[in-house]
Amino acid sequence: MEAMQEDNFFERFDAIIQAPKRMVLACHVNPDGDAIGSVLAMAEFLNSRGHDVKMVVANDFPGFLHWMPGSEEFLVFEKDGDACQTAIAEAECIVMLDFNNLARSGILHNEIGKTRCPRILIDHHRDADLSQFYCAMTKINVSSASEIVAEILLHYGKEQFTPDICTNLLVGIMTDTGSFAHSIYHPRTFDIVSLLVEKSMPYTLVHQLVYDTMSENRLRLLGFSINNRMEILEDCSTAIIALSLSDLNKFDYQPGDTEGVVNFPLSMEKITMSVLVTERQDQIRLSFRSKGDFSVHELAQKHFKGGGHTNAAGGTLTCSFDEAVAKLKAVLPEYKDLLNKK
Ligand SMILES: [Mn+2]
Repeated sequence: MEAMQEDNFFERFDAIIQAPKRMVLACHVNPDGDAIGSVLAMAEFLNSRGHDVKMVVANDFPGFLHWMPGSEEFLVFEKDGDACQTAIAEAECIVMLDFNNLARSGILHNEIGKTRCPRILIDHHRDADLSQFYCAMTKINVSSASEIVAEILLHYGKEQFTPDICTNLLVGIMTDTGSFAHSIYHPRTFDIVSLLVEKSMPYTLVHQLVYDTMSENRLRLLGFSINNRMEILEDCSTAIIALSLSDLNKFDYQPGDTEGVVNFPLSMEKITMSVLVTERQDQIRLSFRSKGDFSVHELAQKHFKGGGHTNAAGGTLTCSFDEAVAKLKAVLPEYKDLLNKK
């Protein structure tokens, strides 16, 4: 199948959505607000056009996203493996949202990999291999996949924006920008947010539902992370928070509990990069955040089999927890000058 450029996206997207189809919408493993929000909004839009839409994800999403309208319809592979497999095998079109590399879909990787139906990509991460897709809308200078979905729906008119679509897209943009603190590349993002807020659930309620839902354990884990586990490497303007499995267990860790922890060290003036290292059952996960021009994407890609965006990226290592922290400290000097640039 011939690859395409974004300029004829709508020609091809229209051709696909013209006649009702069995569609599968997929997002990345460990889904966040943008992954869930962009999928839910696109699903509702496609449903309204008569398609049979199934939403699939490898593992469950954090509790603070479970209130999102329509989220109970997600097929979570961990829980509904058979239903996920059937949906993917029977799909006539697969839409990938908020990720561009099948490996990021976790356990869905194999299932989607077996299919031969056209794939559509809607994403804001770098380095997409467009040759795999029938059509793609990828932009790296936008806040979120949800912002791209909003632009696509706008192409079909403002009347596409139902209250639930608005709420779901608002959550996606709000969470991927840390409440509009970063990843804002143009004023257009606020035009879209303004459109969403017109019909979404009340803005302050959405914010509250997303951000004011911590368990006591989660807030105490945050306090512990900063007080007991944060190390400042002055000569590299870097903060590292390293949490072992036993640390996490002490606070009865639930998926999503470390979400946002990595952002706090950046609120120190002297810090350019913050890294959260967490030990999981089978691997070590690293989460990177930076301020300014320092690209954590490049660092994560070069040394930690990961990537993402200039100011936010992830990576993994399969080694011991101590080795992972040591490896991180060993690569920092390479970036010393860039990290200390003011
Ligand atoms: Mn995103």
